[in-house]
Amino acid sequence: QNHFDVAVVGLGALGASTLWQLSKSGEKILGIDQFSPPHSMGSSHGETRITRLAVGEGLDFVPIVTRSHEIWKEIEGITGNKIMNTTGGLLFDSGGKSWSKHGSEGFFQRTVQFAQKSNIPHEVFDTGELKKRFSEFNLEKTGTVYFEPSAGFLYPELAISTQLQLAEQNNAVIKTHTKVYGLRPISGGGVSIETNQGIFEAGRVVVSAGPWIKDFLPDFAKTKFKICRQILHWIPIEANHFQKSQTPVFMWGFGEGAEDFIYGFPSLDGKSIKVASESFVERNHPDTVSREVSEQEQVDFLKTKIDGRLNHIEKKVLVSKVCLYTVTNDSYFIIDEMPDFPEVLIASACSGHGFKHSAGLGEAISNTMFGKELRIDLEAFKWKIPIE
Ligand code: PYC
Repeated sequence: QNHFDVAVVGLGALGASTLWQLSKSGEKILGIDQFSPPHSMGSSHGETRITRLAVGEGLDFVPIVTRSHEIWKEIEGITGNKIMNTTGGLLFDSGGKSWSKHGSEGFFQRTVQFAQKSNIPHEVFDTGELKKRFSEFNLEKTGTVYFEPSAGFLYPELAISTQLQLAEQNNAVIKTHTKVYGLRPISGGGVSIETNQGIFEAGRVVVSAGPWIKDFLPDFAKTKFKICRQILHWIPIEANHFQKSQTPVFMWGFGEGAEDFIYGFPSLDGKSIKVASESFVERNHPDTVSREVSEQEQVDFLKTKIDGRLNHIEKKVLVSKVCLYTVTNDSYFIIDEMPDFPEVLIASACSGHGFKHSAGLGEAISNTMFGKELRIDLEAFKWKIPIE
């Protein structure tokens, strides 16, 4: 009863999609989470996540997000739950030195290049054209705009709960409020999973534990990952602006630093929008990161990131939430065997841009578990040995 073919530890974006894909096999599948997903302790909450096809983080990601869009639509077809909203996506480059995302320069130029290379419909235009079409944004005269009509946003909590329900319908077992203390090889094969709810056994284990990933790694591999605290803000808007039917999701690089960046969404409630920046300051363990946001942090955000950039807003913050990134140096993911423990697959470090890829990655991880042919290539996400 406590023995499974495959177990998934951590049921956020990647864990939930992997669990559903695994459950289609008819094998005995177990999903474990220390909270009750979808929850707000990890990296997969906060109402919305951007999705875009020309992924400036690397050409390796384009087939993954493309496949993910197909799967989101498949899930919508099966369940009637609307997970993806195609609003279009705007990417602004303020001009001057080319801006970086995740610390890697030339993000805007790469996005345009990848769109051209992959035949992704897009437009590039100037600030004058932006003003005519989207009056919400106050881009500098020196700025350039990339517009991708097929971009938009996902509802992360709904995507997770829907995939978990689909997995349960396929007889996957889900254990919530179950903290994994450790994974040990069983002599003769398989993995013993020690938890606060007892011991489970599985032939193989996928660890998609997000910011808790380091708890499962040997010391020499821990340094590959940085845990970073992020703050999401909701700010009030004027009536009839930033509406879903008219305003795309947006990303804006305005300087050379990785944190000279904002991104945001059209309004879900007609009264406010979610806007955020990114932080790459390393934090300690996710259990000790503050989940409170101070008034000073809100004031600083408005002053240093928002002031002068957005029109038709009120300059105050209604509410803020904390979420966590697990980041690698090059913002690539790690999807590979645990060093010296091949029954365990590490699936982590979404580096702040993973949700949009999670559906395609879950399918690929599931196929890996069953030795099936992959539709997308995971080679780029292997550990670089020696592990840097
Ligand atoms: O993946 O598009 C993205 C994104 C924008 C800001 C954080 N992640």
